[in-house]
Amino acid sequence: MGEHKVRPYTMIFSLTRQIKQKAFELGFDLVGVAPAHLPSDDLSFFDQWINRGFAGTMDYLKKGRDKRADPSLILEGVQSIICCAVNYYRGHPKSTECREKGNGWISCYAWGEDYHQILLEKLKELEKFIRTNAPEARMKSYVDTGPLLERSLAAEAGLGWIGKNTCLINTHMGSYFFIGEILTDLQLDYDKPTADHCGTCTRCLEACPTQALKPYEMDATRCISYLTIEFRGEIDPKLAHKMGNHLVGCDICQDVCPWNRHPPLSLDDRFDPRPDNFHPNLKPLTSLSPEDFKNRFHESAVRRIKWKNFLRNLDIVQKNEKDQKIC
Ligand code: B12
Ligand code: SF4
Ligand code: SF4
Repeated sequence: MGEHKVRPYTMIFSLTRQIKQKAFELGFDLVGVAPAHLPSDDLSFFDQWINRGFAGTMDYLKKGRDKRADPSLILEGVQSIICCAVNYYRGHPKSTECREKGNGWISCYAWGEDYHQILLEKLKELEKFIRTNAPEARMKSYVDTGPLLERSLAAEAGLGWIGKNTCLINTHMGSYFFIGEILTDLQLDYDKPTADHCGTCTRCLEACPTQALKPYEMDATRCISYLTIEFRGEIDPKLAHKMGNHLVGCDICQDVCPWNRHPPLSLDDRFDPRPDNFHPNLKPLTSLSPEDFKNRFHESAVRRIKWKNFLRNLDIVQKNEKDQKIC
């Protein structure tokens, strides 16, 4: 294990400030720093969540449990986690406003270019900047797919609070944002978590078509996002009926959230819907070959769901339309 130089606090403070400034220059909308350990309540919540079967078939969550519990198993000597977020809201109508007959819904997070690439590029640039200021620093960046509880860490870094819909919400930016982080063995100045601003509101809980939510807790096996993206196989018809026009993902519990009423616009037009991704017409999709699927969703987060499941979802949406099951 590398030796840690103890830096004077003024140096820690100034380096943290420079990193944050650079992160904003690179186009991150929120930046904060968390200490490299998980709040113990969050860890026991995670264990209970898994034990109650709420993760369904997402075995990768169970497999990575120990690393999620202890980030030093990912990067030895890790001290700080720089949490960054990018707004993807581009001002287009929300799912709750788009119910045109003959059309389906692809969640807005997947409209444009794959966010994993967009955020990772920025994180790598930030790593470069840090290295010029602290050549000895060890770092590791993740966006979404790493064995980290990203929302817990980002909440610790003061980026927002975990809402009753389980999303991370920021008073200024709402919740339409992605999170990425850099783990580092550098000592940095930590931010503080913010207060919960859900209050007595229960809109998301009431709006969820499959009753997947209890306050601050999701049974992912009921969530349309899980069913359409993660779950392989035949979807329980009772839940399929409630999927309405959802082909990929679901935005409902965010669309109804008062903190998303007037979010600021993202400056990154790569999140704009590609032609045909916004509230797409169902008919042309029925003849989509595996090759067409690959081409159409090239470098898009939609590709994760695979052609077979996309067609499964399409079939459900068409049946729902015929049976007038609109959510
Ligand atoms: C698995 C997963 C899913 C699953 C399960 C979601 C869930 N709520 O757990 C499914 C497929 C359903 C899903 C859906 C979506 N996802 Co997702 N998903 C993930 C992933 C890979 C892991 C999340 C996880 O570990 N879940 C397990 C639960 C237990 O953990 P958690 O929700 O993170 O909650 C932790 C804390 O919030 C806290 N906590 C939460 N509630 C409580 C309650 C108590 C009492 C306590 C003490 C603590 C606590 O502790 C928890 C850990 O134990 C993360 C990336 C990552 N590596 O973290 C992205 C991530 C959470 N997803 C993201 C996004 C964008 C989405 C969707 C919007 C996509 C879409 N439109 O369809 C939806 C949103 C649905 C929703 N309401 O959450 C973003 C969230 C951004 C944000 N602003 O919150 C992430 C962070 C990816 C990213 N890098 O940007 N997702
Ligand atoms: S994403 Fe949709 S299905 Fe999942 S909890 Fe939110 S409203 Fe319910
Ligand atoms: S809809 Fe209301 S309860 Fe749900 S997350 Fe937003 S503020 Fe919280």
